[in-house]
Formats: sequence, C-alpha cells, structure tokens
Amino acid sequence: MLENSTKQKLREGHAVYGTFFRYAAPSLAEFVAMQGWDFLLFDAEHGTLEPRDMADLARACELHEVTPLARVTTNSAPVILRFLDAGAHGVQVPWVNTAAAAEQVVVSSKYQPRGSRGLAGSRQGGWGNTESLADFTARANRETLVVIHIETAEAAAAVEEYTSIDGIDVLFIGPTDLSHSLGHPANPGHPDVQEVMKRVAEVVVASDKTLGIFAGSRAAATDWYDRGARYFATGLEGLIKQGSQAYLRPARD
Ligand code: 3PY
Ligand code: MG
Repeated sequence: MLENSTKQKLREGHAVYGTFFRYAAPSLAEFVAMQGWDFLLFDAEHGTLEPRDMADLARACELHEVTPLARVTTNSAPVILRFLDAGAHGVQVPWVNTAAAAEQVVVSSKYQPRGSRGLAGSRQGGWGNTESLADFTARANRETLVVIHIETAEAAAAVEEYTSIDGIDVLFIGPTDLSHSLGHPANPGHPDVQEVMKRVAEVVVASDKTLGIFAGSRAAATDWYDRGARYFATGLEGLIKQGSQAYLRPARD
C-alpha cells in the first residue's frame, strides 16, 4: 500500500534523511533500511539500477516503513512511469533546467486531473487487490513525492518559476553538478557556487516548497538545516568510507 511517511513528515515540518543507494541488492537495502533512515534513494542516474530492480528494493524498504524513492536517469515520462509502477513512492529527477521541464516532471508523475501518468494496475497500486484503480489514482496523486534537482546555472536562474509549480514537493540542490556548471568542477565551496546556492536556498525557503540538498557529512547537514533545508540525501559509499576510516585509522596510526 502506497503510504508515504517521508512526505507526511515533510507536511508536518520535520526534517527527513535518506541515502542514495546504487546496487541491485535487496538484502543490503533491507539492512540499510533498518538503520533509521526516512528514505532510500535508489539511484538510476549515477548507478545502474533499472525499473526491474525497483520492486524488490521497494519491498525491502516497505518491510521497515522506510520510503523507497527513485532517482531516475532522466526527465522522461516512460522512465518515471516504470519506476513508480514498480514501487517507488516518489521520483527525484536530475537535470531539470527549465520551468517547462519541471512542469513535465509533475505531469509524468501524477494522474488526472493534474497529470497524465499512464494508468494500469501495477505493483505500486497493489495490482488492484487492496483498492480500486480509481481510488489508487487519488492516493497516488496525494502520496507520490516529487523532487526536482537544481544543479545547473540555468536551473538556479529559474528557481522562482519552479516554486510556483503545483505538485513539486522538494527543490533539491545538487552541489556537485552545480559547481561543475558554474565552472568550478567538484568545488562547491567556491564563493561563486556558494553565492548561487545561497540565493536558491533563500528563494525556496521563502516559498511553500521544501529545500533539499546533498549533505555528505553531519556538519554539512547541520549547516543546511540551519539554512532551512529539511530534505537531506547522503551517499552510502561516503557512510561506509567514514565508518571504515573511523574503525581502521586508530589501529593503523
Ligand atoms: C549533485 O550534487 O550533483 C547531485 O546530483 C546530488 O548528489
Ligand atoms: Mg547531480
């Protein structure tokens, strides 16, 4: 049953925390889901996940009331449809650079009357076993989380327009791609990049959208919490690296 606890926590004003996860390994996803995350963000953009992987990854999360989300490869209606139908409770779409593209994400993710997502019985809707397909369309429109990346200079310039698009829940700063787009690859600390992120953050926080960001460390997450972000994604590899180094360094030094 599609019930999106992450979206509910955001509605109530709470911060939510998740980690990107790139592996077609449901048991590992289940283990990670047991660590207290609000959501796992299955990454088909910088990972190799396919819609066929999504169902078992979603099941692993649903066992532990953790929200399965999909970062899709690209802003394409059939791609978004297949990840949602297989069981993602929301989509995070990279490289959305214009208001028209952002509108298209919502149209692809929602059923009528807001959108034109393709309609059929699917795993996400319990294949029609738990409620009618008509009831499911209304539930899906309520529960599906829509997250849009702001990670290029063009997208940052369009942020005001994005904040007025009905159906977008989270505007998510991608610091790495943004740094690249602004001519300072992999240097999000550069003052030019910081300036753009500051402006984007201020516009989003003043709107009714949630500010999201990639935060690779607790310090970054705390800093961005203070700046109004409430949706935080980190990376599984970074967590493993930090844990491994904390274990090994004292032994090796
Ligand atoms: C980026 O930083 O570019 C992202 O996509 C988020 O990690
Ligand atoms: Mg990116």
